[in-house]
Amino acid sequence: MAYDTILYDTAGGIARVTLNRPDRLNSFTTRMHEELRDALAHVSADAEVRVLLLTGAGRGFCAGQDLSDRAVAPGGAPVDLGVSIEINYRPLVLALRNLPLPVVCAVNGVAAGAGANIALACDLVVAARSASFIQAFCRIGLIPDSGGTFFLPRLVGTARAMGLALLGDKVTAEQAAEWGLIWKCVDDAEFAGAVDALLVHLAQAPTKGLAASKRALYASGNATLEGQLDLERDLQRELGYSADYREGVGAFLDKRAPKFTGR
Ligand code: T3D
Repeated sequence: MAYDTILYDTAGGIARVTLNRPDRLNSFTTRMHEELRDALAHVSADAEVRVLLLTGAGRGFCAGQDLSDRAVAPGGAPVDLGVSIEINYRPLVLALRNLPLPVVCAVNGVAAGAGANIALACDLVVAARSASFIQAFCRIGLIPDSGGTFFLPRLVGTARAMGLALLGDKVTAEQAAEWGLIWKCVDDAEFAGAVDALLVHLAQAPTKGLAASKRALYASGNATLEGQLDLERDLQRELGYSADYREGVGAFLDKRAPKFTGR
């Protein structure tokens, strides 16, 4: 599939997806969702890929749904947004969460509406200091979708989640990092370098172990302690059979740097 609204490339174990409609702050269209689905299927099928980057082109990360992509107007016919969620946003969130490798979101600028929550669906969110997060939904009579009502209270607690959802205030990258909404805020001048260093590190890490950590942490949300201990036992058993575990222990004992293959 040829891509018009995203950029996709892979090199050195790193897959990079860049939302690429900068004049519309990379807001989502139906076409962009189709292309994202296709790109994520490639990531999933490519055994060489060990980390995925999601970022935006230009001054914004993503302004959520492109509000001009469908006919909505005062007095006009109502639209079924459930279809859009079912076909586009729900599968995108689940695809990012379920990928068996780390997904890094580099938030280069404003992340609003579904753009903010797609970022939060990623495993490690790094934002440039000039970036911001806006739960813009309340400004147009909607709820935080794309997992927003799930992620926000879990990340920042109900009080802050409620403030963000009901007021739609802009949260700076610095504030987002302080609140634990994201992993890190990095000065703009150092942003690209910091993201690249993180990607290179993750592309050389024991991928299976990272994927299992991701799976276990996400599973813990609704788990009992007993259930979680069972899951940890099962995953650790699987990882004990991996080549990367043997390499990690061997490298430690030999006092050398490990060379992980992701297997
Ligand atoms: O509908 C469904 O399928 C259900 C799912 C919904 C999910 C959602 O995401 S709903 C929420 C949709 N998003 C928004 O409501 C955010 C709208 N955008 C903004 O509030 C502002 O653009 C920002 C706060 C994000 C950034 O403000 P600012 O001042 O930095 O930029 P700007 O001037 O507003 O935007 C630059 C251009 O991008 C501008 O176009 P122009 O005037 O230069 O021709 C603007 O219209 C366009 N743009 C920005 N966001 C969107 C957009 N065009 C279409 N849709 C957008 N979401």
